[in-house]
Amino acid sequence: MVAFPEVRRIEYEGPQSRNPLAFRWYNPDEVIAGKSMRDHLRFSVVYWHTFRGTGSDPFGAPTMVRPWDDGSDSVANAIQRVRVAFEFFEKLGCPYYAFHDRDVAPEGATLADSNRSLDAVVAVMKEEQQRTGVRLLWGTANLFSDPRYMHGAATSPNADVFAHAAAQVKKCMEVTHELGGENYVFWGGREGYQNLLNTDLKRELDHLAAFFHLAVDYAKKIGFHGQFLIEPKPKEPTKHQYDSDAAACINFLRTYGLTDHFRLNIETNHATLAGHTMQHELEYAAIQGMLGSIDANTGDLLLGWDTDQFPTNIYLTTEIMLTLLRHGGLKTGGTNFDAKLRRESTDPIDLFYAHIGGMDAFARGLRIANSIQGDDQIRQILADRYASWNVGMGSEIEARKHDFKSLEQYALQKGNPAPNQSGRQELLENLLNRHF
Ligand code: XLS
Ligand code: NI
Ligand code: NI
Repeated sequence: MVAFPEVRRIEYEGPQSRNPLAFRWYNPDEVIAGKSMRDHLRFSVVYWHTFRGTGSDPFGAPTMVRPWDDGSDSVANAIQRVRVAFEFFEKLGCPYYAFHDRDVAPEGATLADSNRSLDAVVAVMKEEQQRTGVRLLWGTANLFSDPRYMHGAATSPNADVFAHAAAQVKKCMEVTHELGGENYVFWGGREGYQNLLNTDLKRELDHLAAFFHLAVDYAKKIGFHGQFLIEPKPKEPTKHQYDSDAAACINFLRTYGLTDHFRLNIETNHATLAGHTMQHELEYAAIQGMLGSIDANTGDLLLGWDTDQFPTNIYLTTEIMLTLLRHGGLKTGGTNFDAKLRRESTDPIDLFYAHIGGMDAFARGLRIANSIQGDDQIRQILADRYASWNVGMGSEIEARKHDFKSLEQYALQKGNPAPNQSGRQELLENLLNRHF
């Protein structure tokens, strides 16, 4: 079947185009700062929202009834969905996708049943990857939907649940490896707690670390060289998520000797929920060599949960691309649209509008960020601000040539420090706006 007969391959038509099924800014082969836009952005579609999202919410039934979906939990229906998904990726010109094990294939009565169904669907995914050239950005295991994971998976107080989660991740890693996945993601799901009366915090964190070490060992065993990624997120679904933000994740990884094996997958709306900006989270991860990939979406500042909207704010995408350009860009990671249609956007064609808009917003952000990078006025103000560290006392301190005693001597002799200079924030904001 053809699911989107009215759509042909989405092409770049330039900023003047009024065609809603064309790119105005994303021109995959165009080279910017020495790299094609395709390679800078490495766009990816998520299977869970785009092909399993129904528009249902806690107040109402599904609104998106897809003509290709028979509503059953059968393997045949799952396979039909795979065909449709690849038609979508191909027509969109999106090089990557990402999935959870339970999005692509139905969960059976036993783990063995689930694994069999997964194998049957994965065979078709592999065939479709070969046919289209679309690649797998990452796989991940859903360790949060089933009630068995209600107290957590690797951090469950129930040791059998830990074992079950390990078996599920083992299988999902094998499948990700089979499909040539370039990364493997751990989002914490229900790894966290609601209160400390029933929670042994230290023991749960030890278990989480043990789980990750087992995953690292198994990757070696099967020759999976994809990058492991942890996706920070605070306060949803549990009150205290263990992987609450980039700093918490990096601290955890360092404490348990895991920094060589993991990087971070930073998601925009998770950053917002943690009380940070996306750019802060990216910059913080990047300066420690821990930036791996991004889950591209946006939240709503008036709503305190993970609304997973498509990113359209060009200021936001510019800040993201600025940090990526500064730190050498994405390596194995991608710009993964962990975003879903609003409940009221009910037509299959809305999936195209949403992704085209997100891709164009990032492409435009990349163009603007590149222009900002070349702005000598902005660069000069930043450089001048730290000029005192380039000579004399500043350079000696940076070279670790001083102790508190010699610094005291200097301060006593010097008297008041040299006067401070203006931070120029307003001027910098004006200079930035010249690039839009
Ligand atoms: C949930 C997360 C999830 C991960 C994959 O908020 O964003 O979708 O990306 O498990
Ligand atoms: Ni995500
Ligand atoms: Ni999320």
